[in-house]
Amino acid sequence: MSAPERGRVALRERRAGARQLRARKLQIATRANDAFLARHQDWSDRYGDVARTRGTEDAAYHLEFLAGALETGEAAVFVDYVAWLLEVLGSRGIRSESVVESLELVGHGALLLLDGDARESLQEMLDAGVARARAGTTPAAGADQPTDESPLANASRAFLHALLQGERQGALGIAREALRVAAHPTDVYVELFQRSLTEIGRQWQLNRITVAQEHMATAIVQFVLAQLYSALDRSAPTRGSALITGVEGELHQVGANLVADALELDGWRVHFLGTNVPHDGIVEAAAAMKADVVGISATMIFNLDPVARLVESVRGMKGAAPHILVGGGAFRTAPNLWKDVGADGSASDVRGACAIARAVQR
Ligand code: B12
Repeated sequence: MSAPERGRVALRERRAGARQLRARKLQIATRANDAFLARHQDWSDRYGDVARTRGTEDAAYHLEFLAGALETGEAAVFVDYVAWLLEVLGSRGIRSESVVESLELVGHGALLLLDGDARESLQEMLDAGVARARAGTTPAAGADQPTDESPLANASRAFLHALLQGERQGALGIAREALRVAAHPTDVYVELFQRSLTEIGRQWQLNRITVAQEHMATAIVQFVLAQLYSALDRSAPTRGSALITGVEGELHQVGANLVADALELDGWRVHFLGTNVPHDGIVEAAAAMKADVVGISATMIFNLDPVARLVESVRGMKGAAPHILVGGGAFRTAPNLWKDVGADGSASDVRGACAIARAVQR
């Protein structure tokens, strides 16, 4: 068997293993959480019913991420999740010892389901994840703020402040001014929008802001983005047609929206479908617009399976062979993942997205 063939077989096995985990997710999660609560009566005393519902939800989450990591074949993906989990739970008063225990209980149930290579791979991921949990939380790093050399550094800080204060008009004014001085609009997309939302996410993770503040910040960014869109100079499309979408189950939309707007500015005729779109509809839309490029966005690692399925459906389109690009947070930890899902390329931000779209079209 050639190396690419071996790669495809391994991916098929990993995906089958991940599907098995997902199919039994609730059962394993409920058992693991019941076993945890049986050992720790104080949790039920302290949290009442919430200990059961939230605990089961969290255990189900471990499984979603384990399944996602299994699909990627990268233990680092699960280790990343555990590091994130330690911060989310640690900042809400839950100790790393409890995380270790909960991962072990979930892992035990998951391992019983698999055999062969998939089981071995899962064991490796669990060991790496549990070792990370035993190491505990590391002190939170400082905010990912721009260095003073960046021309948009001050605007970026002011924009984040406006988002946190809920100042819609203020944020719009800052973005308009940044657009005026920026070398290119994509600089505003990355330095203001992407950077500030990443920081907002981090602050939620560390329990420094509420879910409501996070939603408000996202709503403001979407409002500002729409306002800038109508103010941008767009010439007639010269490069071809691109369809940008998120997959079924994926709720993060801003990244895909930025990519859609940036491609349009770069001379593409773009249809932006939003996210959580039924895949049949995406394929129909791609055929109707005769898409040269289909760009698929996914943030959550547990949405890799829908990405791989969508890529297969697009590849199966009759009489058309659009180039397929993928991107979003799900592809960040494992750099070769885009190849595993069958795409033609990937990029980590809008600047890269424009470059790769031009390159595949050539
Ligand atoms: C806003 C937000 C939400 C909103 C989204 C609303 C909306 N309309 O988009 C809501 C509230 C729905 C949400 C839900 C959830 N979220 Co959320 N969310 C965020 C947040 C704060 C910002 C996302 C964002 O817009 N980022 C900015 C954009 C510009 O960046 P980007 O998506 O990476 O896009 C760039 C590139 O990736 C690339 N790109 C993107 N797509 C594509 C496509 C192609 C083809 C190419 C080439 C390139 C490309 O270019 C883009 C622009 O430069 C992030 C924080 C973060 N770090 O991003 C958390 C974050 C992603 N969310 C997180 C979580 C946990 C969740 C939930 C599970 C929460 C929950 N318990 O329900 C759910 C999951 C929902 C789901 N099934 O998808 C975690 C994920 C952690 C992890 N370990 O995976 C994060 C990182 C927050 C955190 N720090 O803890 N979320």
